[in-house]
Amino acid sequence: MTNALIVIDVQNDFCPGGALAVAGGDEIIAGINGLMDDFAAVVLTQDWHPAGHSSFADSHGADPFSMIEMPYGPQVLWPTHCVQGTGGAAFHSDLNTDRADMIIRKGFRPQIDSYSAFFENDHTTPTGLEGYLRTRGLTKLVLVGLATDFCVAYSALDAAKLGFDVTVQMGLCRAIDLDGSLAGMVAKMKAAGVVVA
Ligand code: VGL
Ligand code: ZN
Repeated sequence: MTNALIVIDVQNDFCPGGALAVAGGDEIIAGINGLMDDFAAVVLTQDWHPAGHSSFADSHGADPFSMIEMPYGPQVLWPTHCVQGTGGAAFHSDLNTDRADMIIRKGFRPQIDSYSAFFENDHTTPTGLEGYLRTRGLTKLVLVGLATDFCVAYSALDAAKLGFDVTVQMGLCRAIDLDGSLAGMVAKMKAAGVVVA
């Protein structure tokens, strides 16, 4: 068995009632739990920002969902979310975390955001997940979680670029869909050879 289920950011702040709620974010959890036994490995990612993180609109006195230019490129400014140690950063209580072999945290460097589970938003700083998967011989990845058009899509694009066999199970993802970002990212994933199922 060489397949891994990568569960992206199923955290309270991305679920209804959370600081950066994704519509229907909690609807996918039972289905994700149900998939876990089909995989050799289950990896969870956790968005994990220090207070005052540079991706937060409040850190710049700006409006949430406005854009800023960072040294590594354009960055959406988000409502404050997934602050380390808070309830919002915790996994949704319905998610089966017992089955996880690995929990990878991202976005913990104050000056840089990290959508992808593999690289931060400069596209060069690694999270370590690639090494974990390769050293375990896990080559086939199925991605699910939140949000389709940000952390799921950026993770899928990086995984494909790294040579993994990548499927995004769209029925077990939900999107933020900012200015057509969902359609745009689906097109990018398909062009990169990601199976969008
Ligand atoms: C995410 C925006 C900011 C995500 C994380 O999990 O898709 N989106 N931080
Ligand atoms: Zn974040």
